[in-house]
Amino acid sequence: MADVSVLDALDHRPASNLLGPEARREALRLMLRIRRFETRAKELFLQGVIKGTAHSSVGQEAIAAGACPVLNEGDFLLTHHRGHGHTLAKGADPRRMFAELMGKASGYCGGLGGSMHIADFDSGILGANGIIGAGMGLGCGAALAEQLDQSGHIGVAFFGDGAANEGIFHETMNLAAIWRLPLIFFCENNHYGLSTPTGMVTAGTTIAARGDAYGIPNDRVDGNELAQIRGATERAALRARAGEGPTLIEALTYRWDDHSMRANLPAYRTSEEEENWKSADPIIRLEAEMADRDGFLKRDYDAMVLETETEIEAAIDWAKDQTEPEMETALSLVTPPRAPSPAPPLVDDREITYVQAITEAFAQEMARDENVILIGEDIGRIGGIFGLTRGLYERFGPDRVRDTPISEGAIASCAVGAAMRGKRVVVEAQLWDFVTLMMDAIVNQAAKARYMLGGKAKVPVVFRGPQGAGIRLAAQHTQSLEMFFANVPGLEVYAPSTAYDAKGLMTAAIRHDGPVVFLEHKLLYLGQSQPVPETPYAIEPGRARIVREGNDCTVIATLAMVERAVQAADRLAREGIGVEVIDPRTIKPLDIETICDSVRKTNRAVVVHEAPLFGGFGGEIASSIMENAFDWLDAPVARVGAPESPVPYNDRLERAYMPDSRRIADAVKSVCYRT
Ligand SMILES: Cc1ncc(C[n+]2csc(CCOP(=O)(O)OP(=O)(O)O)c2C)c(N)n1
Ligand SMILES: [Mg+2]
Repeated sequence: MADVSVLDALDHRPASNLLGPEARREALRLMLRIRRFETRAKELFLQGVIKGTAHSSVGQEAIAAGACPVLNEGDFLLTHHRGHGHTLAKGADPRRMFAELMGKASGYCGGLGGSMHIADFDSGILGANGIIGAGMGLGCGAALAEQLDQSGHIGVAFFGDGAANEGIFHETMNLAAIWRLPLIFFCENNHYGLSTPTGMVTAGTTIAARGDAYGIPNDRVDGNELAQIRGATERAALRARAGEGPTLIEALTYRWDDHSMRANLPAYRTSEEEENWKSADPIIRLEAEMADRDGFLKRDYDAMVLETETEIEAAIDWAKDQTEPEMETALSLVTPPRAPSPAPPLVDDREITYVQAITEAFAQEMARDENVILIGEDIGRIGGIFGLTRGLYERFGPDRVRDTPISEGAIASCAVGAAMRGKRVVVEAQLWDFVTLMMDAIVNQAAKARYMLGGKAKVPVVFRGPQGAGIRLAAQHTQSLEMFFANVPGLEVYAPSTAYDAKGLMTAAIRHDGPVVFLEHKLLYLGQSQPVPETPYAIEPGRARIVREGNDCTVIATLAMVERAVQAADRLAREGIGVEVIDPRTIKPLDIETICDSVRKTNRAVVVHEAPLFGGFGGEIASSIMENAFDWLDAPVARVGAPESPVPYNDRLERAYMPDSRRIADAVKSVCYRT
């Protein structure tokens, strides 16, 4: 049977008849407000009152005024760097927007985000974005959350013509189509991406037509014509609310100002082109239509302009009076507070593997909280290629244990968007190396959302997967990338080496309100069963474990290196050298106290990790020991890691590449001045 669309039930009135006189008045008022906001923002930028940069949407006001009023209070929108119009149209207060542009504490992001990050979660504004195309990924996630909750809410993700050439556009169009997400992809085609003409860099007939490739209904409208925009958005919203999935709208428009307020670029547009577009001014057009159809008089228009100007001036005055944020408050927003968890239980007789321990944490947390969902490639029906999610699809169903297309960028951004709308999401990177395709979502979005959006965003996402070498998968399936993430404020990095820790830390990661990078290891997947209590428990991050006590040297090791450090310690014990092995368990937060307490006792330290030495975890630990326990050291801190080389495939070379107990023992002997 052919699909019947909700749109088939509509009588196809011309778009311009959908708006009545009152709606036109409201839209005109909104467009004037946006134009005045942008015009004054530019003046304030030139005066140095607004710093950094901001992007004017003058010329494009009809899109915000046409599309946003279609959204209900509970609906959401995501916008981009040129987003002032969208946020104003969704109900943002111009006072708090100006305050944000001026970097003030009462701005929407507490002065920590600026123009490109205006967000107001209470009004469904999930944020403007400084990364081209990012809103589409986050939008998919927010839409997924609404779909799972059966809330009936829908959303719009605005983006530019330039963003239509980002990979995330294609990945998310596919994702939204297959999952029938209640999302409107809204492309504001203003004919340029910064200085580059759209036609020069965009293949195919139109951006709208790209929807056809994904089976997404699409519309191409005059972006300076309010009624066309309203009509297209209403049709898209009807489809989304009826569960028919996404629509792609392309609206043709033009920005009057330069790319950004900061831009001072050589000319790339002709004045003739600029003048042509100015003659299609959406405000003048609407005013003319209202004069014609509604008897709207010049004096009504002038009165409305005056009202808008008064409102915007009052907003600017208010914003100027606000105070600036304090560093202490700002720092408190980087990571969310952690709910205290009871001390974890002692081990008993029950034994399960490292893999089973993680699966058990998933199952227990999913049973405890229906907002916990798992997404990733092949995690559902087959339970993941390493079996970490085995049995969960059968128990919790395909909605919560979600197989995805091979689209790491979209999966990871979708997770962040869903987390912003109330889900707790665990994302599997099938092999940890593939996380490089998730970097925008993790580093630019998840890590920064809470701080950059002024402390409002909760982003409970666990990005997890197996890193490390040892099973001959060659250089693109074996890297140890912990320091990529440890250097990003806003992320926590967990790295359990035992089944007990894996379960407790995964539980803690899922319960955490911020993003966690959860590193597993392929060799640990192959390990024997170990004692793990059946009862649910969380381990507090930032508490190192003393794996083995000793008095002569401290060895700090993570993941698969812990067992090798213990083997080295056993070997050295026979030679009369007592090694204390410490597993930090979480790289960030790091329990430097336990490490330094141990060094104060042993006076020597060796750090072992699988990643290459340069820029590695060892350097961080070594300098922390120097800063905190220099006076106790009897020898320089030594490091054991991989050589400056990709991981080799060849069996013998891979073994030689990875630190082993012999190399660890040699390093300990050298700091003990024993040969
Ligand atoms: C991923 C990414 N690449 C490049 C940039 C720099 N940049 C900011 S805006 C912009 C042009 C975007 O063009 P478009 O999507 O058409 O939006 P418009 O500025 O025309 O509204 C570029 C290249 C960025 N912010 N993010
Ligand atoms: Mg553009």
